[in-house]
Amino acid sequence: MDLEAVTKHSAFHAKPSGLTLQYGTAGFRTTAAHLDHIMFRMGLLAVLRSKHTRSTIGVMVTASHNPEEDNGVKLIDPLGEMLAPSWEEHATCLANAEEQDILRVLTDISEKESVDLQQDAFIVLGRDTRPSSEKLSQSVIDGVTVLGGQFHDYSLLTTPQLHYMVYCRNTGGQYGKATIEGYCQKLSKAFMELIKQASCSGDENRSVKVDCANGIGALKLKEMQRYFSQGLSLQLFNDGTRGKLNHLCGADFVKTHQKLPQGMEIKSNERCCSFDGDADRIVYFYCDAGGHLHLIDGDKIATLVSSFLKELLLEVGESLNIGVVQTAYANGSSTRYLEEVMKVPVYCTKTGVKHLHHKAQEFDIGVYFEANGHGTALFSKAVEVKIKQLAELEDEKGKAAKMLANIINLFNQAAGDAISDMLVIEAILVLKGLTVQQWDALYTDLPNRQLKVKVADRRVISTTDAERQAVTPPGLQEAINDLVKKYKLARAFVRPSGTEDVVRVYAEADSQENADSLAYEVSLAVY
Ligand code: 16G
Ligand code: ZN
Repeated sequence: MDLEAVTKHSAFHAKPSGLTLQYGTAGFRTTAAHLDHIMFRMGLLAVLRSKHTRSTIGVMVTASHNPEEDNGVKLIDPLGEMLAPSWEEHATCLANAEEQDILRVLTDISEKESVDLQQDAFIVLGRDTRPSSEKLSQSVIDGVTVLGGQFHDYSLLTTPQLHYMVYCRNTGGQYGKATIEGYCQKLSKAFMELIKQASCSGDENRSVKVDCANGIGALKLKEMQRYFSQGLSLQLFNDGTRGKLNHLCGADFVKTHQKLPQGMEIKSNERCCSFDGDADRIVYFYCDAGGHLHLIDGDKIATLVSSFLKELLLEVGESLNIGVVQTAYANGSSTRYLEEVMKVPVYCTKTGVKHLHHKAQEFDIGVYFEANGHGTALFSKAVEVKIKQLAELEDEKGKAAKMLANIINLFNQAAGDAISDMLVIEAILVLKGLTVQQWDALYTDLPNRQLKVKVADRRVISTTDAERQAVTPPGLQEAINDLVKKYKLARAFVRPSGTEDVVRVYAEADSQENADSLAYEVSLAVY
C-alpha cells in the first residue's frame, strides 16, 4: 500500500465533519452531496475485498427508487451476491473514520481479514442515470487506483446487469459473456426459444407498455429491444427524455401509492409494467373498464412463476424441491394461495434481498420475490445439469425440460432483474395462454396500507420472527395485537427502515377502510 498516496488522495475526498453513515440494506444511501468521501473509500474497500477473495468485485453507484437528488453505492461480491455481512461492518467503519484514522482502519481490515496486499485486484463499475452518478463513480475509481487496483468501467448499467457481469467474470465465462452484448444475447435467445415453444402463438403482436421511471431501464431496453423484437414489442414511457427520475412514476411509486404512474397513456385492460430507477424491481398493472387500477405485485409474480415451474417439473417427472421465499410484506392472500392451493412451501425472511436470496439458495429451485417487485428464481447447479440432459430427449418430457432450461437461462441468477423478470413473465403468459386479467384473478389481494412514521430514534424498535413481531419497546406488540383483534382478516407489523430514518407500518384487513384505520392506529401506538 502506498500509504502516502492514500492520505494525499483522501484529502481530496474529505469527509464532512460529524457525518456518520451506515452500510445498510442496500449499501450507503443519502443525498448525493454527502457521498464523495464514501465513494472514494468504497473504491479502497473494493480493492481489499478483491484481493481477499481473489476475484472481481463490483461497485454500483445508484440510489434505486430514491429521489434523483440522492445517490448511493453498494459492493457486489464474487458470485454476484450482496457484500458479506462482516465486510458491511468494515464498510461502515471505513466510511466513518476521521481523515487521520483512514490508514489505521485500512490496516486493521487487512489484518483482520488476512488480506494479501501483494494480490492483484480487479473492480468493475456501473452507475445509474442520476446527474451525480458520473462524478461519484470517478471518486470510486480514484480510490481503486490509489490502492493499485485495475478496473473496468461499464458506465451506465442497471444494477442487475452489473451483478450479472461480476458473476460472469468470476465463473470463467460459463454463465455468459461479461458484456452488454453477452447479456442481451443470453436473455433474448432464451426468450425467443421459449416463445417458439408456445402451441398457440395466435397473438402475434404481443406488446407491453413499460413505465421506465425515467431511469436506466429505458436506455437498456432501447439497447436490447432489437434482439427480441420478433417476439415482443415494447412501448416505453417515462424514458428519461422529459421527466425526473422516480418522480410520480416507477415501481416503488405505483406499489406504495397504489396509483398509476404519471406520463403514461393507457387504455382499459392494456398490460403495463413499471421498473424502478435502477431496474431491479418490476410490478405489473392494468386498468379495468371502470378505470380501476389493478396492481400485480411481486407476490403475484412469485405465484405465476412458481406455479409454472411446478407444472413443468411434473411434466419432466423429476421430484425436485421447490420453495417460495417472501417477507412480512407479502399479502396474506398470496401466502394462503401458495400454501393451500398450490401446495408449495413458503418461507418468510427479513426484508432485504440478501436475506431472501440466501434462503432461496437452500432449494433445488428457490423462487423469491419481495412484494415490491424485487426477485428472481434460483436453480441449483445439479438441477441445471439434470435439466440440460433431459432437454436432449425428443419426447414430451424433453420438451418440458427444454422449456425449463430456457427459463433457467432467462432468469438472472445473480439478482432480481426487471428486464429478465419481464421477459420471463411475458413468456409464461404466452406459453400458458393467459391474459393479464386471468393472471390477476388467481387470487384477490387483501386490502393493505403502508405508512411511515418519523420517530426520535427508530432503533428503539427491534423485531423478531422475520420482522413480524416487535420485541421492543415493551408493550408495543401487545398493543398491536389488541388493535389487530378489532378487525377481520387483519394483520399488522412495524419495523425500523433499513434505508431511511423512519419506522414502517404495514396493515392489511378485509376492507381498504379497515386496513387504512388499522395502519393509522398502529402508527399512533409507535409514538
Ligand atoms: C432496499 C432493498 C429492498 C428492500 C428495501 C427495504 C436490496 C437490493 N434492496 O431497497 O430489497 O425491500 O430496501 O427498505 O436489498 P426499507 O428497509 O427502507 O423498508
Ligand atoms: Zn432498485
